Amino acid sequence: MASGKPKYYLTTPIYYTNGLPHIGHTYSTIVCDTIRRYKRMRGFDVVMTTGTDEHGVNVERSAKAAGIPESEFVAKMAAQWKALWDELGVQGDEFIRTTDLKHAHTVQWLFKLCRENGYVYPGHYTGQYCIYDNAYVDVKPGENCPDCGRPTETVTEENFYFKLSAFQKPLLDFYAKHPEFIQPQARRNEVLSFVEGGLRDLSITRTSIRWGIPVPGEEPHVFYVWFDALTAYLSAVGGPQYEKSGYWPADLHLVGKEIIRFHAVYWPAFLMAAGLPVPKQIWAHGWLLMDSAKMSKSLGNVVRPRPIVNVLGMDALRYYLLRETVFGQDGNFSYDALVTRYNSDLANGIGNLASRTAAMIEKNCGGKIPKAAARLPQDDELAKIAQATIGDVLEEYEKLGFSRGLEAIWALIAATDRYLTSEHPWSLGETESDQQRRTTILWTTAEVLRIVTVLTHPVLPDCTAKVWALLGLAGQVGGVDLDGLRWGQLAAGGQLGKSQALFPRIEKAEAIERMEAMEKEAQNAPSPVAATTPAAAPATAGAGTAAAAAAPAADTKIGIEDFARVEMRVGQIKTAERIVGADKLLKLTVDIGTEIRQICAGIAQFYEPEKLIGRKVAVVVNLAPRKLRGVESNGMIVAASVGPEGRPVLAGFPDEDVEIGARLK
Ligand code: ME8
Repeated sequence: MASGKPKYYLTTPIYYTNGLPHIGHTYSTIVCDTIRRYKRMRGFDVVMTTGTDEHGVNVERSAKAAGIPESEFVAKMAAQWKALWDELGVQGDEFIRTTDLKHAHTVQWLFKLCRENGYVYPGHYTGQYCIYDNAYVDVKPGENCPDCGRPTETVTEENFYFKLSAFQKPLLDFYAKHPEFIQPQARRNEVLSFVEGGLRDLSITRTSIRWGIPVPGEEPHVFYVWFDALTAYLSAVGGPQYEKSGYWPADLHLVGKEIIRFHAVYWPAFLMAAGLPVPKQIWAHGWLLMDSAKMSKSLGNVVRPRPIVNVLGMDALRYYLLRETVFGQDGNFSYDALVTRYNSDLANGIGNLASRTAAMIEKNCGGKIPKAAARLPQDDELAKIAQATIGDVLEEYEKLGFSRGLEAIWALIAATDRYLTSEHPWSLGETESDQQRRTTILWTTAEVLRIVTVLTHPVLPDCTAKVWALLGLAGQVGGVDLDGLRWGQLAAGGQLGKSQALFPRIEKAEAIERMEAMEKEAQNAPSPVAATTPAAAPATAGAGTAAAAAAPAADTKIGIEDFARVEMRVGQIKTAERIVGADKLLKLTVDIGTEIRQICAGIAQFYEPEKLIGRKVAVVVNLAPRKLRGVESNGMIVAASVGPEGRPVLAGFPDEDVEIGARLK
């Protein structure tokens, strides 16, 4: 570990392992990696932590569905997350898994400190619990989760409480003393009014869950998700020995806005209760939206990073995410905007500047960086813009204003393009003064390119490493000291390196088609744990894919209690209609006895909607709702899958006119 440098510790959230990363997770992680690279270039000794949140009932259920032990399930998932971050150039220094032993020790130690200090007591709790969000929610029994809209469960259990109510005043005092603690301002206001409204004590253990870190001496209690997950930030940098590492308190926890409360209220309260230092800043960024809704696993409207990386490269995704979204605000994802940015900013912008500069120096100066011999006011003008850009960009980066920082760099690229057009070095002749003028223009352009390369490195690590080598510069671009970056440091005489393709222009429609096809393939692929557990094909389309993902391995027998968890009932189709833009789906309303449900079924190619009205069908009624082609589907119609093409044939009740709502057992 480098000595003498100030330490800087930043974190991404610790992601759940019951799914794989989409570009929402990728966004948080790439922003963090960009800050990490930036801080390092400003002379900090940086540690960045990312990792996986591997406990809880969701994992218990997913592992069971996959027919493998939880430990095997989470190990496979964590490996996938880690591999993806590697592909995206994310250099996480610490990958913490909440199943790591050192993490268990830290959680148990933190609990002990809180308990010894009188902030933990035993009690009972009954409430509506959303297993998808891993949180109790403030709704009545039978009501759905207000956040994700899925059914809640009534849970009563013995657990340990954390006296969060005792921290209302200490937290408010702390926020007042550290106005920079919660960013941005809008989120700070939200947290302040939440805390001002009063804090309820918090249940921090469970007896209903097996898959968790045990509370020593209090088994079967295990720690509940937030006490466990938040502590990972501390486990990653020494846990009980945090003082030795010197990285605690964290400088920055970067999170999505939906988990600000856990970070800005619970986490400092846990630490205060234990007598430990509180992190310096929590930054809550906005959401990536897809068709105006938050991109999320539960809504099924996700875009994965790999197809984008495969078609456009990792730098293109990094650039798009940081440029297109103003940090702190929500941003909309679209393939169209992504490819437009790629072509206009990367291929035509930095890529073109690098290749034309290198080509001109090759042609006119024998591949050696020329001298600036005959300076004119327009050269000084560009130098002034470049020097000012350095200051502007650093100021923006410091505030995490990456989109504005990049905007300033691209304004410099545009100014350089204009400069080249007006100075047109290619049309100068061979007289001595023309040659001097040309070498001055080429040096000036190469110097701009060097500065652009250094400034964009935190965002575009791959491309900038190539341009650095192309300019024949020593060392690594990531090792450049940003505070020492000035106009005029490019030495003449250096030999250019080999030219490498940076961002070849790409035809938009074709690129989008390729990415969408790969995305579709990824969505249809078996679950990542399926190597040992092939999932059965869905009985029908419609909501069937969720059931298929949860299907046990063909050679794994299930107990009757597993079957009993699937609640199937007789339903009667009330209405049926086609869905515009989804030629396989029908939108049905189905009476299941207790309510009328909207269900999408993948039978449109085989059943006429009008002929279905009044028909009695078997319905899986306790399947989590999901959106199919933007339409909510709350249940699944059961059908046999016939023939090699899997033609759906609806299950029916020909012998008797069965009662609507009767359960299938
Ligand atoms: O909440 N746009 O994990 P998680 C932007 N394990 N960012 C998004 C996003 C979107 N559409 N979707 C997800 C958890 N994210 C807990 C955290 S921390 C101690 C425990 C990002 O897998 C964003 O950073 O649900 C969000 O906070 C995080 O992923 C949630 O990841």
